[in-house]
Amino acid sequence: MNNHRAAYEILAQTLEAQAIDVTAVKEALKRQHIETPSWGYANSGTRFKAFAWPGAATTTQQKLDDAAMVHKMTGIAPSVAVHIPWDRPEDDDYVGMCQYAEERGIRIGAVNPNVFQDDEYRLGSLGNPLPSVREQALDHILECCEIMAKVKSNNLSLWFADGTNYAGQDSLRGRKQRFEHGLRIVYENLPPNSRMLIEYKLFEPTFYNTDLPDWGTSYAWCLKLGPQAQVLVDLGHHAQGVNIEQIIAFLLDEGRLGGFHFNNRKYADDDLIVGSVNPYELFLIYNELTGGAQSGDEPASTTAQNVAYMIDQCHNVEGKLVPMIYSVLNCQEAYAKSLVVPRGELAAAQAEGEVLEAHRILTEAYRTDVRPLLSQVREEMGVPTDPINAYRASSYEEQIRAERGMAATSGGFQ
Ligand code: RM4
Ligand code: MN
Ligand code: MN
Repeated sequence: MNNHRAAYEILAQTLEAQAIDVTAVKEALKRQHIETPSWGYANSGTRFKAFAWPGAATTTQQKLDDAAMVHKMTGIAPSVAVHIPWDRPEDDDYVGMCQYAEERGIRIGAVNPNVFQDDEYRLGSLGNPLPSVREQALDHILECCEIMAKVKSNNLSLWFADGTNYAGQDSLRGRKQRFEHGLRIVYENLPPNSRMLIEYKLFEPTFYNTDLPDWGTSYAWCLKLGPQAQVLVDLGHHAQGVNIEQIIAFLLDEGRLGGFHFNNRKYADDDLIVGSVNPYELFLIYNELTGGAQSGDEPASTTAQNVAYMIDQCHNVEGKLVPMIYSVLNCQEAYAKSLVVPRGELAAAQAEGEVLEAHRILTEAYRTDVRPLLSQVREEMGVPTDPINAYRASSYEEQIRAERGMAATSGGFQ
């Protein structure tokens, strides 16, 4: 207990000497919110195999229990995204589901329609050549708009698996036009004061074309639809080497960055623990978000403050809650490092064209060991200073193993 204090005092002095307001940094960290995904608590995996994890959640109530536990350990994960129909309550009582979450100290966040799992969606959803399937997809998304009111959510998060596998399989322009028609109807049916977040993905599950392949396409749709439509960036949905922080900067400056799906990847949509492969990239992304929020420029500043920060992960071999806690903490650490960037000094070096001095200032912040600061923040928030160890020391994992047992999994080739 309190063994971070001496290191914290030294760090605070060092930061204050660089004119960084440590109290303001701590306040910002206390206000941070990272939404966890209900599906990250269930068994999931690759197309080859989904390995079962003892105690993995199978019901929505269990997923909400797990999300509440992650919030209890970290203090900064107060909401959980739901995926419909994966999280459809057996009795269809969405109001009850919302109350269940609230009783556990969390709330329901983004509502994610699922228009990729039913057999009918073999050739896509809103882009499907068959009008009846397009209508089915649209009905489901509109039902999700109604669910949003019941669970008090104001984010409709849209991801489409649509695309084709073979050149010539369908008309690319035709698919675009069908999408435009469907998205417009969704937009018109959004609940008041809500927004739709349009996620893009380079490829998978289709491999010749994806109907919403990149941020530019999402952005173009958002511009056509209106101000309630914003882009959602998932860190695993780009080509290798793409500069994601530049996408963030552009979308913030245009007021069209709406949501984030944090995860990490080495190759494609790997959905690994946030920051586990490339923590420097995560820092650079947070640096744009924090820089935008602190800039006072509009719409960048307000947009950055309204981004829905969410995790979108899929755990196959690493357990469920521990990797989720790690992801939340890694977002917290990257955010903290972005908060200790001396922005005035950096701007001055940039204005002078001091290439390596500007780079040095930024990377010094990245190299700062902010862990004592985070322990201090957690202590002040009344959450465990070491959430991972606190989780392991709790009996939660043993308890859910005993109560829930091992669920059968799906996945694989038969
Ligand atoms: C997709 C995408 C979506 C998520 C599904 C489960 O790759 O990232 O956001 O809802 O996976
Ligand atoms: Mn995603
Ligand atoms: Mn994904």
